Amino acid sequence: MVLTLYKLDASPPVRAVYMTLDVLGITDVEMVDVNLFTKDHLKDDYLQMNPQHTIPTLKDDDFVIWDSHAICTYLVNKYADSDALYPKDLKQRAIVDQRLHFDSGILFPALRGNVEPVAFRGAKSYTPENLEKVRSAYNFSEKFLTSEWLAGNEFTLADICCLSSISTLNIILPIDEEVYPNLSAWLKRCEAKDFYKKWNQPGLEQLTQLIKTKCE
Ligand SMILES: N[C@@H](CCC(=O)N[C@@H](CS)C(=O)NCC(=O)O)C(=O)O
Repeated sequence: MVLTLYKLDASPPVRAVYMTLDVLGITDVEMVDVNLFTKDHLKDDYLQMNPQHTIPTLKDDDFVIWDSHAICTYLVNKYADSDALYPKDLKQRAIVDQRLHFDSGILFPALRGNVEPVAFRGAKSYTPENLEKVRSAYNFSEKFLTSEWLAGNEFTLADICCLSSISTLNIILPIDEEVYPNLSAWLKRCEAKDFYKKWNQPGLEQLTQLIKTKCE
């Protein structure tokens, strides 16, 4: 196996792939930094590989795939010893898929809508409209969490992919445990995991610092 991951530690979807690799016990990965600030992702070589110019992008020998959700499900389908993270049972998988699409369609856009103006376009604060999208995303997440984990009683890719976004939204709008008790307890459960400390925390801290500097 020759895996190459095009990445930037601060990127939430990249961190979802890091955590998936760690939970799967895959360590043999060549890591290539793609600096969005110096526009590495818009250079010809990168565009030829991924015309959508996003990170993360994964190369597995000569196969290239991007979008963290597609990457994580591919990794589990190809390399996992069991289907626990991405169950083969149709209905269980459908629930995990729904959460993954929720991340793509609701959580990550809420995040990007707040972070991008500050990180790349000189904004010094978040707008009330954009913060409202975060509250709405928290409201949905709170309602999904009727069990220990986001897709039921088992820890799955739904938790990993939503975790990278929600832990980052939490620095934009701290999750109030009185308003969102399920969400706040879930986040604490995730934060206690080794894979979180090793693979989500450092990039999250980098992004927190970047946002703090940009907002000064
Ligand atoms: N849905 C995608 C989102 C990827 C994404 O938008 N990544 C950002 C960095 S966090 C990026 O590559 N931005 C540069 C660009 O879109 O040109 C995923 O889950 O991988």
